[in-house]
Amino acid sequence: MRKPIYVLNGPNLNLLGVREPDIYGKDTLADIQGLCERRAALAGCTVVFRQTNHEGELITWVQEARTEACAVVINPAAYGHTSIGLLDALKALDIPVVECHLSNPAARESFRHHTYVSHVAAGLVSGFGAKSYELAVEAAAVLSA
Ligand code: CA2
Repeated sequence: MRKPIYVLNGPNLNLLGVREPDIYGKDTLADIQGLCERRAALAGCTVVFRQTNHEGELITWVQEARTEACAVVINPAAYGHTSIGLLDALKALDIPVVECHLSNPAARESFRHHTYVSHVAAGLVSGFGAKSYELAVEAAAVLSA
């Protein structure tokens, strides 16, 4: 049986739908999980969907994905801009990684223009709100087929 796509979410994304809807949209993370599950099912896949506010936990999940996932979709949130530890964990994967952002960080403050995750990602989907996740899951399903 095909392994799941891990959809991993970094810090503060649990606040989606509660604050800053002008930047991040009105969908909650639970809404986005539903969208990912539906999109994965259309591609004959499943997802494991998780969020954490802890860098080490995110790294542990990436390590787990080495053996348990067929691909990783990751919205690293702020850790994308700061975490070399996360980059090192992603580098150890030999499955596709798709970076995903709700907003378009390249069009925002300069400190958001660089992400370490981009160094290892097969591709990046950003700027389409919750739709970014659906497109990223679709890409991960194709890349891991
Ligand atoms: O656009 C994205 O998906 C980001 O990864 C979101 C991160 C930000 O640091 C990245 O530059 C771009 C921030 C996530 C915080 O999410 C919140 C949601 C609602 C209220 C407050 C924060």
